[in-house]
Amino acid sequence: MTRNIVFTSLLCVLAGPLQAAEPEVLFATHYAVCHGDDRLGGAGPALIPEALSRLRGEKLQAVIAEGRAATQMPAFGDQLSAEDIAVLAAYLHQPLPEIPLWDKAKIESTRVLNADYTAPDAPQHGADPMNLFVVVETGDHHISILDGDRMEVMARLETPLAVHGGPKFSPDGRFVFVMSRDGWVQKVDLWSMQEVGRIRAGVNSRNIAMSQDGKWLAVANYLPMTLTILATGDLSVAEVKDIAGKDGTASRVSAVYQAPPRESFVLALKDVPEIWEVFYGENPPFHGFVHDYRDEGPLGYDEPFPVRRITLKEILDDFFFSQDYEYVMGASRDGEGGQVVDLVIGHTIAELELPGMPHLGSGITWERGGQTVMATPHLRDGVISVIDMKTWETVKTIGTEGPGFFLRSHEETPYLWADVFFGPNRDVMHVIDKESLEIVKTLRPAPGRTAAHVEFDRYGRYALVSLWEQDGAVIVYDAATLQEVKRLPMVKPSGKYNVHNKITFSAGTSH
Ligand code: DHE
Repeated sequence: MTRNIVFTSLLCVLAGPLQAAEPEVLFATHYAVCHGDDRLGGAGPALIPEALSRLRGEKLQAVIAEGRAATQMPAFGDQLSAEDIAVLAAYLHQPLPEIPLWDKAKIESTRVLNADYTAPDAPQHGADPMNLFVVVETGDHHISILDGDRMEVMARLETPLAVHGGPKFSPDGRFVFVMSRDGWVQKVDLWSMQEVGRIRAGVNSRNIAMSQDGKWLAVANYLPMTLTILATGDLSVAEVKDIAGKDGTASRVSAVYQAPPRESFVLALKDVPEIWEVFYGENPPFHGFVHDYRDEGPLGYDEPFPVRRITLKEILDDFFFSQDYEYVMGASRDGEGGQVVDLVIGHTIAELELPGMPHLGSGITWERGGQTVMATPHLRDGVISVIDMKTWETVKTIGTEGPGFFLRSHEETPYLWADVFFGPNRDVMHVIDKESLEIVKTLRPAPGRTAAHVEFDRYGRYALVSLWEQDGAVIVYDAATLQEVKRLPMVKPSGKYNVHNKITFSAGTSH
């Protein structure tokens, strides 16, 4: 596969200069070989507006002219004029002429199973299978599998391009599934540390969620506007659901979440004020009030994976769930607050006062003074809000050195760790006491370089911090003394995920 990438990128470079500034011709001549005739991706990622939203303005032109460091993407600045580059960039930001058909048959046709994989009967390594970490290295599109006792990398596997969101583990912790923004889902066996296979479940996807019984993996898609449900065993397609509000308005799926005690997936919808709950269990909890919804929607009880719709006052994005999955907190789109929805009764029960664009998806909970509290960073303001999960009131707003992205803790540690992802202080990591809610230490692992995203080992003894740079590292800290123990070189490590913490739904990590 690597040879193919090198070969196709050589073709990209060799494709000759051209005078005509017709965008379709420019694309076909220079880009189609790597990114697909249809712009849906190949050796390179899809080049469609949904995938390029973070390269607005002149950023995309700069990438075309200068290429991307440490990737196969060459620079076209000496082959194309500035005008041609501007025309090409504008073209790539145009929606596709028509939405690609990405139905069950099409998705199945993309499935590739690894011919070299044979399922072993037992782990093929000597490490504790429950204390492994999967580290996503976005810098060169790999995952590293880390022994969480010895803190050593045991294996490194190539992933699809641009993995985003948390990988999801099978309930026994043996298999891990990762997803790329181009909709590829990859399955890896942590016993043999081999890829089992991959399938393209969407054209542009958001995240994935695992069912409680481990049988199903749901994939939230922006393009097309669907939810794909895969059978985890062989990655075959169980269902592709079109998503549309009660009035028929089609909607992107912002994200899909697992709600294990409810045997359902919960969907945040981007374009309509509804929450969807998709059931996979034997006895979906359909009671009187759900019948009303069934009659209104295109989907019903008799469908496989029946759907319940909850109507909202406004569109909610970015969800956080109580540990028992009765309550879901959702952020308003204007970034100035949110609502709490009780999933049992299907209604909003509280408003959240949370200015400064809370990042609820990064929230964590713990017990404090007999109450469960939840903490969330904010993407716009340098604060962390701590919320009482009974009254839904803010207990404290902790000032930080800048807006943060991720929070982490563990049942066995008195601290929570908070990064400062944005602004001049993106190199610091705050350590905050969970009782006093005061910052007890501010670490600066590598001055001037981004420190972000923490995950604990299964015992809460070590906190692993990403040095989020191309020549980055995972830095292992003693969680009690806050001293650095080890630095493992990594290529832009984004998230890292501990098997035990994930499959036991530790309150200190994301689910
Ligand atoms: Fe993420 C998780 C949405 C930008 C890195 N991000 C998630 C999840 C959602 C989400 C819904 C939860 C998925 C899950 O784990 O199941 N992210 C969004 C956005 O809407 C946003 C703001 C814009 C976008 O481009 O989609 C966004 N995210 C980013 C980034 O720019 C980050 C920093 C770099 C990147 O890789 O794209 C980024 N997001 C992450 C990571 C997680 C994540 C590392 C997993 C966190 C975890 O610990 O579970």
